[in-house]
Amino acid sequence: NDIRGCSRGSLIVLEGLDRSGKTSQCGNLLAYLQGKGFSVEAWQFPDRSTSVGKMISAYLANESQLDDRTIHLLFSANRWEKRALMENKLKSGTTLIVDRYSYSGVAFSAAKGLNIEWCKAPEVGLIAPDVVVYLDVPPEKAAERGGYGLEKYEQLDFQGKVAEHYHNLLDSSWEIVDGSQSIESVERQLKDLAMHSILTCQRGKPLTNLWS
Ligand code: 2DT
Repeated sequence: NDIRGCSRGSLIVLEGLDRSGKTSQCGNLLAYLQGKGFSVEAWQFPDRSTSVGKMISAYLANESQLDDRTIHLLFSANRWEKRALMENKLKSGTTLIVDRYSYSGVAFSAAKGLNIEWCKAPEVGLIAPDVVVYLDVPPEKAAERGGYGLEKYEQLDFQGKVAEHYHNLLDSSWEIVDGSQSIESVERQLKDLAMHSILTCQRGKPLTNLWS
């Protein structure tokens, strides 16, 4: 009875500030789970490959100006356009490791001053993650890590506001990992959390929708 062959995959989301180590940890986790023989893919939002994603990418590169609510809804649309594929993958047994999701959507827009409930509304009905791992790194510490790039939002004062909003979104389903620890230690905790979530899904945990 191969536990890897049956039932659905797990939706594992990593969240955190810029330079929190999310992206490299997603890559490490992908390699680890693939090595164990699981069907697994790494996704990220924004998905810049779609036409909506290209509009988002131009905005982030300061090549276009968009009203705060307009860009918020584009980020959300970028998740909606992937929802059906996401559901198919999960139901066919593939685990998805996702670098940023609706929580980035709310935290970044709320940090600009938009109403939190308004920010959450377009996310309702997207697939709820099985586990959200928050890589917790203080903004000052993240900023020291080789500095920010040139994209919008990559400034210390703004990242501080984003961090506050992430903390307001935290609930009991989140796993907070101290991202200031060694890379190896963070990696070990992520592997344990991912394995636990995958096994829970294999045992029949139902898929649910946001916002729950
Ligand atoms: P990356 O640097 O991870 O590509 O993110 N963002 C992201 C939002 O404002 N709303 C969202 O819904 C998402 C997914 C976070 C690009 C930037 O876009 C922000 C950083």
